Amino acid sequence: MGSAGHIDHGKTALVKALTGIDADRLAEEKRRGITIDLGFAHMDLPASNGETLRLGFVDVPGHERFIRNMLAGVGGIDLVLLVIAANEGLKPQTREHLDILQLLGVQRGIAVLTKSDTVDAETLEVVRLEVEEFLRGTFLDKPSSDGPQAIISVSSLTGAGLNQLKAAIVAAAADVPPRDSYALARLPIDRVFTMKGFGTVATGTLVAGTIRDEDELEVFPTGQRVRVRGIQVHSQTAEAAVAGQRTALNLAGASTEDLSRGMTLAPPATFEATRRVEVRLRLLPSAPRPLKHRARVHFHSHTMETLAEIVMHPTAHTQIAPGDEALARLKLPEAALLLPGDRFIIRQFSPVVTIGGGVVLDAAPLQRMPAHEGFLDILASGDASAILIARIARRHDKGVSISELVAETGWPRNLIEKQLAQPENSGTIVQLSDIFLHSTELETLKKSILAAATDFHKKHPLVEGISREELRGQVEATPEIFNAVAAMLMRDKKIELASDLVRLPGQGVVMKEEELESKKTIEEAFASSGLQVPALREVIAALKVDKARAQKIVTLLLRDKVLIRVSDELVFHRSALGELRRRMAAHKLKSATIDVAKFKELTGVTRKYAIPLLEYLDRERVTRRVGDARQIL
Ligand SMILES: Nc1nc2c(ncn2[C@@H]2O[C@H](COP(=O)(O)OP(=O)(O)OP(=O)(O)O)[C@@H](O)[C@H]2O)c(=O)[nH]1
Ligand SMILES: [Mg+2]
Repeated sequence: MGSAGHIDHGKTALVKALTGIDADRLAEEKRRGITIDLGFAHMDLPASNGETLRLGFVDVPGHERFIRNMLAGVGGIDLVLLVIAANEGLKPQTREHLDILQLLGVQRGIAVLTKSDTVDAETLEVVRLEVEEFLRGTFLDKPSSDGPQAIISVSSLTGAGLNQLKAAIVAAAADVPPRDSYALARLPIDRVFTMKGFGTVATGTLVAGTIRDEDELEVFPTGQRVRVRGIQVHSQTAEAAVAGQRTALNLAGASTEDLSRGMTLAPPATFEATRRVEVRLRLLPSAPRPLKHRARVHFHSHTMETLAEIVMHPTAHTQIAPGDEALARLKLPEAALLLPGDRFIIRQFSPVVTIGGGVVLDAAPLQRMPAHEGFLDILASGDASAILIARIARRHDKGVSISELVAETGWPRNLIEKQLAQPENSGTIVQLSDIFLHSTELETLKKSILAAATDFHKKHPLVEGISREELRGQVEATPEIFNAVAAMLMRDKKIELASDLVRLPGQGVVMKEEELESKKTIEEAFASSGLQVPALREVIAALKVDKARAQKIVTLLLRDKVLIRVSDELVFHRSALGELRRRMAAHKLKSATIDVAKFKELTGVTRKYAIPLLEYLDRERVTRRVGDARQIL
């Protein structure tokens, strides 16, 4: 629960009357009699089902100068007590706090008229009517006849009305849906201090997930790793804290200087802090002026505060008028951990007043420009599987891994897998190893691969096929996706894979009669000459086919390793080189080394051939050069 309302209207006194705890903990607060920073308290109430209801309170300051502290406190609350002093009625921060609560999407609460002992019954009734009018249409609007009375008058001094208020709290709390404790944990830090004998303690309202003793956590945005070595929930030692609870963590691996309000604790190596978010933004009707493209505002989310620059979507709006809503992108000067669904408040740069707020739709935008509205509309729809499909589709043929989807959504792996099972069965999306791909992208990719292979065959009729890597480069696919799609095409007999070459079935090398004859001529010329090879130029010149075709035939022979290039000018048949290796092996039985003279004698070649051949053997690790001689390996 949180308190809210104008300064001096009795929030802290009410929290104390309910819980017995004075939430004003700072000396300055006690001296000045006002709340400056957040205060915390808790109480147990018997719930209607016989269980004990444990309520954590965040008591906020009402002073307009401390709204930023108020904002840091109300980000995690499920229920609010909107406090209005009966002797003063509505005041500026009554309105501003209610605006903030509505923008943050707080759904439940109770309006409380405090200081009922200071006014007569008639005045109390007048104020009640005024408040009723004020709350019309808000989440605090009085429910229908059989519901609990929404506006409760109390006196923290005399205790009048407190039991009625407690009953209303129990009823309202029963209505609060549990937060998802299976989601990934996030604890926005609202306080950091040291405790004697413990060390560093960070507190906050756990907005999602579960944190257990001994968990490792990452600090955002600094990236520091810390370990939980003790948990307290509502001031009692606990094994774990679950979503919604006021949580204090004793942390190893960080000092109080490393941590501060506004940072977030989350599971390690899971999320990324961002400086760009796509949002839906609403401007309050009371905002003094329209919000323009590139306007700078103060940005508050959870316990964090920073500046933000508004980037309007070029197709939609040039500005947002008071009372209007629009999609926009926010640019933050520093990275923050934000996720879809996070609510935020914006305040005018100067003078600082609350002017609006909204909800984060995407905290991992891909493009420099804001995303198209269709995509953001899907994100705003709340339909988990539609959101996942849209997030997969926007990655086009690169696809997206499940860990990236976790980081983008904040949803745990198993939930994502569950949501994607149906679209996978129906063929809307496909999973290729760890990557999800939209089926239209898969079809496009298949088509591009086939087109590239067809094109290659057309351009290189004498070549067996295109190399895998070259083909992959042409269609610009990642190795993971390319391999998976190539395997699919192979299964469907759309392509064939020969060693490292991809070809279309029935394609490959189609040679004309005279080309085949030429190929044979070349091969024989080299095969019969052993190491005394002719010059390639001369062999080609003697052929029937033209030079370009002859060159292609040679390339083919080289590719198939029938011919082997030993140096720029020298090409040998593979049988000749095989024979050479055998001779070297035989020579090794007599001597472990061989010099150029001995090599010439052994092979009968001239020096012009001997040197390139020996260098070839070095490269092939048949020999190793040692001074002027060679060691036979
Ligand atoms: N007579 C009377 N006085 C009250 C009551 N509730 C609060 N007060 C007094 O009103 C003054 C302000 O009360 P707080 O509880 O500090 O007010 P607050 O809303 O917490 O103020 P900020 O936190 O500074 O915004 C104190 O002097 C209280 O004693 C009440 O029910 N009856
Ligand atoms: Mg107070």
